[in-house]
Amino acid sequence: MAQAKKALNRKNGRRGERALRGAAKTYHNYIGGQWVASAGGEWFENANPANTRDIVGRFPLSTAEDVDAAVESARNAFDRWRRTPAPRRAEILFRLGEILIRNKERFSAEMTREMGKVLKETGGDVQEAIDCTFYTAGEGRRLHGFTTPAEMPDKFAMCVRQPVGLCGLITPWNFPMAIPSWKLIPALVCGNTVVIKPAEDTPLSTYNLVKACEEAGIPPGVVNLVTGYGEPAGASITNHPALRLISFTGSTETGRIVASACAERNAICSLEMGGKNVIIVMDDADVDLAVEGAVWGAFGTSGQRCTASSRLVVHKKVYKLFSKKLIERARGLKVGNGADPKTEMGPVINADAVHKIMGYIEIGEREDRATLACGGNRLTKGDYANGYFIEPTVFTDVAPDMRIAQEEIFGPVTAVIPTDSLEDAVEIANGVRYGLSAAIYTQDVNRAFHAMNEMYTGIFYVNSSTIGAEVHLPFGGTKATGNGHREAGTQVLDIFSEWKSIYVDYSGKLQRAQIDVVESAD
Ligand code: UN1
Repeated sequence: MAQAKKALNRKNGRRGERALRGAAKTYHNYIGGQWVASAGGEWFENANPANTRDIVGRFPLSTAEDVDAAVESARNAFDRWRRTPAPRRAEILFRLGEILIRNKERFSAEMTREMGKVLKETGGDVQEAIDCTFYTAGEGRRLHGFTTPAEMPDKFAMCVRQPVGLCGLITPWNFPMAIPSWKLIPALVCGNTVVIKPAEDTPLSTYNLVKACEEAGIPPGVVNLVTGYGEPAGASITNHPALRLISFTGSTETGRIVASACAERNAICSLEMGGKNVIIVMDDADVDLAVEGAVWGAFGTSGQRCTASSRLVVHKKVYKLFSKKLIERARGLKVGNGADPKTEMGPVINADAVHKIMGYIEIGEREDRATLACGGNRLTKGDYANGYFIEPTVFTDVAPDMRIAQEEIFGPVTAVIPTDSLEDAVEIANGVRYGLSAAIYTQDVNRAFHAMNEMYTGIFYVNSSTIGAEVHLPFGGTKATGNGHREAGTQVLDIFSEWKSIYVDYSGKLQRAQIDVVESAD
């Protein structure tokens, strides 16, 4: 119960607003094809970050008992699902894609209500899930392995993919349908069964995805949904001995805990974590285009993307012009409820996020090696009174080693850093612990290729912002951003399947590899 209260207080900010809460819809876990309450019968509430009086729904506050039940049902469903031919599995996923398309508008509106980002962006989030579903379902008729010559005569060698088994998927709140789809769809096409736990701030969008899976005809037990908090629900998934694989997207700190727990029990672990992404703006850049890219990258999703452009390294020759235009644009952004089509930037996710982001703004202000050029305040008056709104914030003249230029803020805050050469810019750009996304604005193809080659990141853009990854290319990062895996593309199949090397000896005799060297066949 203490936990339920904490859940309530964290997102609602204030208490005593019972009127709307009474009307909140109740949602359930999905276990073994049944919609069920948590074993303990407790609930948490999901509030709208633009107006915390608006309660989106009540969701099960799940515990280890619920996770056990979900894993058990995934276990029971596994053999039948893995033996279902992959093209048949894919057919169901194509149906799922159609259902997502039909419901795109409602899913987007509900996502804006629970997560805050503007309708255009939640439309993009649902679209990314649709794209991922169709693209990955196509793998049902590929799932390519390979054949290769054997070193012995009359021997055949090949490599095939097999499902890993039961998978635990732990997903974040910033892309509440797209990121669950990045994990769920490839897991399913490869023949795995799953338990998925969405972030406590945005359970409805994953609920919508799972409900659509049911409607599409995915058999009971193949997909199981448990809602709740990292402790105990997320931890119970991470530590569950029957879950062969944990796929996690979230903070680098939590990712490290997940990785250690997986190491203890030899589980496969795929992590997608923080970023401190950079746009380099050279002196030959189209400055207006670079400013557009910076505004979109820094303030889209209120800066709450792991791909957000939180550093802008700008050549001194265009520095003044770029900064002036950027500040003008940031000041002019219309902040408000994402459900209003005129809004350009929505709220941040919850009270903890406000606290963290305002803390970083204070850190930036305290040091005299940066200037707070615009923003910096929480908005609390009028329509902002019941939400988590922060002004688009730009720091200029930032020293590259300052905390605001090194640490992930995950909010509408960006740091402009001057540079005088491409080499210096690349050094600054690479000089952080993360390695997700980077971009360069330049008209010079040599500079573009130089930066492309030198940036140690998983994603790179030329004359485009640090955000905007497409589903058929691998997504992920180097250093503290990940642990070497990639989601999306066909590369994600390497997470959700394991290779099996198969040798067929049809010579009728013992042939010893590496020992019986055959010069030529008889
Ligand atoms: C994230 O930042 O958490 O490239 C995911 C993008 C989106 C996905 C972002 N397609 O910004």
